[in-house]
Amino acid sequence: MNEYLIVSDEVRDAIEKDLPVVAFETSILTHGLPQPHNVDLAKEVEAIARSMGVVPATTAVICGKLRVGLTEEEIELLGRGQGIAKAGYRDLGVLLATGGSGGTTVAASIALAEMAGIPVFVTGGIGGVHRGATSTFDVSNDLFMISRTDVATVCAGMKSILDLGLTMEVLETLGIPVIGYNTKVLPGFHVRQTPYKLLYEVKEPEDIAKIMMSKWKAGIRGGILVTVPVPPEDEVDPAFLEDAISKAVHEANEKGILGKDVTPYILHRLGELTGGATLTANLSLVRNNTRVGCEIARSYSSLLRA
Ligand code: PSU
Ligand code: MN
Repeated sequence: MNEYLIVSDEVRDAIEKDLPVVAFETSILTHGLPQPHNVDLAKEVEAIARSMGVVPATTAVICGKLRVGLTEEEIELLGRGQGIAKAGYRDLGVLLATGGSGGTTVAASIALAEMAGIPVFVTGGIGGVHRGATSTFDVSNDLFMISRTDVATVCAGMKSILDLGLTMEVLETLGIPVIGYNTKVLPGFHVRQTPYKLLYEVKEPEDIAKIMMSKWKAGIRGGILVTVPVPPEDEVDPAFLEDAISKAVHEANEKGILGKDVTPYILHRLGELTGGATLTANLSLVRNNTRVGCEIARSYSSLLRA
């Protein structure tokens, strides 16, 4: 550890004993979801983890420290506070030097998870290659960080606002295995299915834990992407969704929104354009991913302690 990394006692104790721990991000809390859903969800996923015997390790940057394992008060502060940054990997050093605070993106969260020694991370949908990236070059740092961090990321696919085909190509380039959890095709975040066939379908959490264990024991570096379809009852109608995404992406372009503001803007507009349907799906899929992530963490912990 180092002077900038603070891992809570509960999380550190669990890691030392090889007990199951799951890491969570906070950019969804600070920039991804509207209040009060954001704070409620962050607390709820921690409660789900605890009910499954898993220690939640929510990550963030608070007052110039990298934090793994937050208190409820800190979650509320991040979710309601002003002047909280969207903290990607590139932002971490600056936030540490200036005493800043930020909600960690997938990229930054898995970096913190790896530093702390947590092998499983849960999010909603990862960032990826944006529509129009052939001219904008807008490719999320999430992909690069997943490729070089020894952490399994559990998600519902990449965010549906992205170009999924291009994202699949970059995942291949970066050597990231994409595993379908009880699905043969890539899930599409707000929708259960996309046309993209996956190379690997895994039905049991134990089998994902075995892949993680084998890969890392062999010295093969980098992450694993586990993709879990949104529960059927909360899926958004695909045609309706596609229409709303086209509108939201078009608006973002018209308004000249760039860089780290693109994803929060489009997600917010999508919620409005679908009358809240994408919000319902987003909350549901994060809860569901949490359950799957906790099962994987329990299996991995059993393998470690065997
Ligand atoms: N998934 C969600 N909501 C979010 C995000 C993902 O359901 O807000 C966040 C994640 O933290 C992800 C980030 O890392 O958006 C990607 O942003 P960008 O496209 O700027 O890399
Ligand atoms: Mn981007």
